[in-house]
Amino acid sequence: MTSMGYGAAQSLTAQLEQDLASTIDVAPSVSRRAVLGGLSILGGAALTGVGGAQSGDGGGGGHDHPDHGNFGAVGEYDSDEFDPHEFLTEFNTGDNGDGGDADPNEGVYQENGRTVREFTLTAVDTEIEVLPGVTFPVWTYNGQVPGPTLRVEEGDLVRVNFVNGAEEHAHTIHPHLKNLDPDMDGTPTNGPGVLNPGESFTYEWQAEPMGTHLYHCHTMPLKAHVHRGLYGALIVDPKPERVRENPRDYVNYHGPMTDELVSELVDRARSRNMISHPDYAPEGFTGVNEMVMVMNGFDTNFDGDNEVYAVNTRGFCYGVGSTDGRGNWAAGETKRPIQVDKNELQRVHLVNMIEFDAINSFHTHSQFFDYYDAGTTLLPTRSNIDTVMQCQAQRGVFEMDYSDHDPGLYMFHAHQSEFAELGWMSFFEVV
Ligand SMILES: [Cu+2]
Repeated sequence: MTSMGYGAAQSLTAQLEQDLASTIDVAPSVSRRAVLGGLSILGGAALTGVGGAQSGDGGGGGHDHPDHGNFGAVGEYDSDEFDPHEFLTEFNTGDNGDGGDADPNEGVYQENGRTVREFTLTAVDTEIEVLPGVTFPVWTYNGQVPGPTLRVEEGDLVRVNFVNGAEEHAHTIHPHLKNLDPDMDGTPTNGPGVLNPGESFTYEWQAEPMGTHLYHCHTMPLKAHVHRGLYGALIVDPKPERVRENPRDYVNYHGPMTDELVSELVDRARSRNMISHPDYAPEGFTGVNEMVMVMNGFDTNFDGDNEVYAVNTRGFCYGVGSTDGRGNWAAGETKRPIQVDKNELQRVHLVNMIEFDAINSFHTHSQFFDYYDAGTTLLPTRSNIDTVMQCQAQRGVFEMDYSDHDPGLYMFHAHQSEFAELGWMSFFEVV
C-alpha cells in the first residue's frame, strides 16, 4: 500500500516537472541547460515504476545525451547554494553579516534600555536555479531568494545595515512594520531614498506589531525589483509579559477578559516566541516545528507572466523523489517532501510575494488548519480551513496537528491549479 503511494507521488512530481520542462519558454538571459532533455526519460522511468534516477550511466539517457553527467542527477537541482529545505527552518535573530555562523546572537545587544538586533543585508546580483536546468538571473539580499528570514521580539530595535553591492541597480529595503520615523520607510521619497550601487545606509525599525511580516525593495519599477527576488520574511515574536499587561491588543475579541483567557493568551504568546522560549511545548505536544514558506514565481521569458511557480523559489522542491517513507532519500536528491513529526505541532509562516498574478493560495490535503491573518492576533482569525488565499504581501501563520493522521504523504499546493502544475506542488511526509 504505502510503497505504491510513494511511487505514484514520485511519478506525479516527475510528470509535472517533465511537462513544465518541455514547454518552458526562456529569454536569452536565462540559462537553460541541456539537462532538461533528460527529464522525459526520468518521467517515463518513474511512471513505469523503474525509477533509479541516480543509477547507471547518470540517468538512463547517457548514451543519447552524454552531457547529462556534467549537471548532476537528471531531474535534480545542480546547485546547492540555496537549499529550500534549509531555508524552511532558518531564522536569523541578529548577526553582523556572517549569517550568524559564529554566534547566532552576536548582533544582539542592549542600548538605552532596549534590545537591539542588528543585521547586515547586502544587495547582490547572482543566479539561482528555479527548475532543474533553468538558471534565472536574480537580484537578492545576501545572495539568496528569499532573503534571510529575520526574527526579532516585539519592542526590539531592528538595526539593518544595508549595503548595495549590486552591479547596476539602485535598491532599498522597505519593511512591513509599524514605523514611527518616515526616514526609515525605505522608499524613493523618504530618508536616503534609493541607494545606488556602492552606497549604504543603516535602517532602524521598531519591532511592532507582533506577527509574520516581510521586507522588500521599493525601487521603481517595483514589479521588476520584487519579481527579481528582493524580498524576505520578517517575524516579530510576541512578548508574553506585554500580552499579560494588555491582552486586548492581541485579540479581535470584545467579550469578557477572564483570567483563564489571559492565561491562555500568555501561553499562546510563549508558544509563538521562539526567541525567549525555544523549547516551549504546548500541552499535548512534544514541540512546535516552525517553517517559513514564501510563495513566489519567475518570469523566465520576461513577458510579464510567470513560467515557474514555487514555494521558496525552486519548483517542485518539496515534491517526491525516491524517499522510502521513513525520511531517507537518495544521496544528492534535491527534491523531497517536508518531513513532519506527527507528535509536533506544525506552524507555518506563510508569505505571498508572487508578482504578475493577483492572488496566490495554500491548500492542504486531508488536513485543516487554524489561520492567524498577518500573525497579529493570538486567537485564530479563521478556524478549521484547508485553503487560504493571499494577495501580494499578505501573510499569515497557520498551525496543523497531524497527531491523528496515518504516516505517509499528504499533498499541499496552490489551489490555482495552473500554479500547482507549474511548480507549486508539494508534499508533507508524516512520520
Ligand atoms: Cu531593488
